[in-house]
Amino acid sequence: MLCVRRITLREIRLPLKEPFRISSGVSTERRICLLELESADGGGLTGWSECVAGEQPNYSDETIDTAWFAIRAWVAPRILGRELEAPGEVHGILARDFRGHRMAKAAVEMGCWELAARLRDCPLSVLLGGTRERIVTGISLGIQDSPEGLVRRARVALEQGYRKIKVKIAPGRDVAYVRAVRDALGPDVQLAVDANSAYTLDDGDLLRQLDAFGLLMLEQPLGPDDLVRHARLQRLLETPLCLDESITDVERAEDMIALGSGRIVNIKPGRVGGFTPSIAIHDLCRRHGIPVWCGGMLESGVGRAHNVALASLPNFTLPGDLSPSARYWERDIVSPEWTMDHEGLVRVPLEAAGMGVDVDRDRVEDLTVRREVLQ
Ligand code: OSB
Ligand code: MG
Repeated sequence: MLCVRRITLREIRLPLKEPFRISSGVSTERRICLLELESADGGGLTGWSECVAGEQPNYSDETIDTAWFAIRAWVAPRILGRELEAPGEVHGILARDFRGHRMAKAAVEMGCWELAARLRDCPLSVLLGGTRERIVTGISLGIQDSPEGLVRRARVALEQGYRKIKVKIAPGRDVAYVRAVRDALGPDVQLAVDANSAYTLDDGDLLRQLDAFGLLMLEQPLGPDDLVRHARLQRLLETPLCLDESITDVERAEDMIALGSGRIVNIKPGRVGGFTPSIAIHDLCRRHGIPVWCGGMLESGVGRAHNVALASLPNFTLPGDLSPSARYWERDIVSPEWTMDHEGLVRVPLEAAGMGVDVDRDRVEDLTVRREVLQ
């Protein structure tokens, strides 16, 4: 049994240690929407989650402001006070006659899973069906001003233990940058690139040059809705395509497989509407021999906890974008902070119930610029 009696929305501001640039925009400070969900059973337990929507609609059409509005107006009212058998019901309740707003829905859905795990005194990863105790981790490097600058970052990341180096690319900052990194790191390092939809099919010849670098994958070269065009591009390339923005639900993953639009899926639970659709995509891909990995959205320690729990499922066989707290923040909002060892492994917390880290409430209060209580 699960019943949420109150949801507190908070917006905190967390400055990134350094700006993070992708093809469609740059983040210097994160405006993060945190949710605290309170159980109606009187035990005083609360679950936490994070909405991954950005400040600008450059990655997806949602933003923190649209998500805040959607949670207040349509998502929370469907869940508050409702008696649920299990958190797996939430996704269906939020899907019926309610299009889009997946990041808003995911924030509430994932908070319900976290709360359910605490109520059952069970680690979130176990409740989700996770089987791994450690997650192999890669780093996503933002666009740099020069190939030399990018090579420097990549070398440091390898020394820190990262097991996959993902490089953001954009027109004009692609082949030369990737060549420089491959030449510097040697042929054995797992190297991937992510275009965040910066190209079109007219760039086929250019993208074909990337085949020379033995990349693990080329992530999301074309637009989010371009499943057919991605299939055409995949036929031109040896490098496996991985879809991120395009995979918004399990049906889109089915389409990718049916059309041959890609060979790998990046699962971000916030992008697909929560854990239930994430698990469905994971299971579908597993049946089809498609490897998946867990992407990141520059989350605080709360969203990171949710990603780590999901990445413990068995078909997450490629390194996730799950960098430790210190990569992003002077100080995170959870304790313990997220760390990675020198083999590039992040431990899945299995000792505590729920997401396995504690939210530093005093710090969250200090950082809060907006709050709203829904009940
Ligand atoms: O495409 O994976 C992406 C960050 C913001 C928006 C989109 C993406 C990213 C990242 C960051 O790659 C990965 C991380 O959280 O470290
Ligand atoms: Mg991506």
